[in-house]
Amino acid sequence: MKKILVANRGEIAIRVMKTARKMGVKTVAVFSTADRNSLHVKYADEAVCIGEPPSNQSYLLGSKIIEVAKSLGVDAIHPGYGFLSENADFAEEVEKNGIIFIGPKSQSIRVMGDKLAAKDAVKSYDIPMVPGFDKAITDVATAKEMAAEIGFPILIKASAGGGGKGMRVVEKEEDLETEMNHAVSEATASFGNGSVFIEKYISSPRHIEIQIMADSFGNTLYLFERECSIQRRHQKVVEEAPSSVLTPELRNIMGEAAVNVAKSCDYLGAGTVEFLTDDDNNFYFLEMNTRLQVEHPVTEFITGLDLVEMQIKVARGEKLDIRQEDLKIKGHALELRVYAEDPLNNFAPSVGNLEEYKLPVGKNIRVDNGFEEGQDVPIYYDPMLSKLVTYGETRNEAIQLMIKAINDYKVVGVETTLPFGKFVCEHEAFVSGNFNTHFVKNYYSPEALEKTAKEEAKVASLVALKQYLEDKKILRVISE
Ligand code: MV4
Repeated sequence: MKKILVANRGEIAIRVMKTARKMGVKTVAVFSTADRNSLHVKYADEAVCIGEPPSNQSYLLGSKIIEVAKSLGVDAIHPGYGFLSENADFAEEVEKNGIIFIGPKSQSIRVMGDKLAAKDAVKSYDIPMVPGFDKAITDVATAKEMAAEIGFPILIKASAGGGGKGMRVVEKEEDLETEMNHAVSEATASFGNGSVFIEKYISSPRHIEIQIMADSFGNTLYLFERECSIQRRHQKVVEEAPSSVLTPELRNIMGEAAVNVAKSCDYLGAGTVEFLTDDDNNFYFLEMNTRLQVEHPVTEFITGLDLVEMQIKVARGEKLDIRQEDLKIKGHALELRVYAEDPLNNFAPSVGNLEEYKLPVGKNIRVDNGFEEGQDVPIYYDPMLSKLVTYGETRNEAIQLMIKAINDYKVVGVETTLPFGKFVCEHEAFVSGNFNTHFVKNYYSPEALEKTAKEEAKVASLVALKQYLEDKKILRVISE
């Protein structure tokens, strides 16, 4: 494998190219006209413009990207996350053109992309699943029968959905008809498939996911968990590894369950198995994400592994060179997604020019970044600027370093989620580890953010005053 095309943009394109370069593999970037001056274009050995700014005229043009790959003698395509990364048809077309898709086989993507097919695939492996009916329905009468059997509250999910899209909680029987109709029409509009299924609603879960890695010789490893409960509207904001609630026993059981999920679809490469956990330490399989995830750096910190390097190696047919027994968690890592969004204005995208953009540096601080000072943040794509990742021997060390690193960022020109990240890191519920997927809804408001900011300003001015008075005392002593 001499040359890799990265079918993505921003921080993840650069992240992948860094490892390719480290391994002596040449890199090709693709870009839209909105990204012609972007870092990922500058970073690559070669770069090709593939179209206009809207994703469906550039980064989603699978055939065009394959054409570029063929014309430049590319051996493999890395899709990053988002865009074409979980598009089974794209993976298949790449395979058919004799190019290596750095990811699972198209069939694994297809199975896991359909939530009911995924449940069906894992059935013979004794994986715990949320009580419910694994059957596609569209009619209200059947929904009523099922809900009566499961008991309210229930959750309606789109079979073709995922990542929380098209989900509806129903608290009581009277609301079922309306919610069913909504869910079906929403699923039809979003996925062209109105099929939904019904599960018991787990009301205050944690979202814990297991990273797995598989080679083509039947070896599958679990690289432990990431806790991703701090999210708003299914957008993760803070992630960490390991989780502060898993016991070593539960970690092994969930790890082995995740490996079995991977085996059930003949998985290859990096993947993530999502689970919900409840207060009684029950865990339930939700879905499998068949890509490298945004939050993979926290796993890299605690395992010392380079996940992209492993992806590339297994994609070119190498055996995994470590065994499960060799893997150990060391320390604790946190990730904050730094978005160009305004936490004081309902997280509205805050695009504009990065008039000032300075990143924190230091030991145990990693910033996976896609932007530079002076650049415009385009309106066309996900507004994530960078990922701030910190590491410590303990969770508390990682949290303190996160707060320090947030303070060391200098961003002028757009609003960011940095103050929100600080709010989370200073919140008692986060610090104690006692939180669930409702953290943001339960504790966050613009007022709460402004309050902590004001208190901090007050403390800062008191510290300054104290120093001033002490300095004066010294001066007085000297002058006396
Ligand atoms: C659930 C659930 C509770 N009960 N399923 C969210 C993303 C997708 N992977 C599945 N998700 C969930 N599925 C059952 N049966 C809770 C979530 C969930 C969630 C739901 C509402 C609001 C925020 C959430 C955050 C994480 C997970």
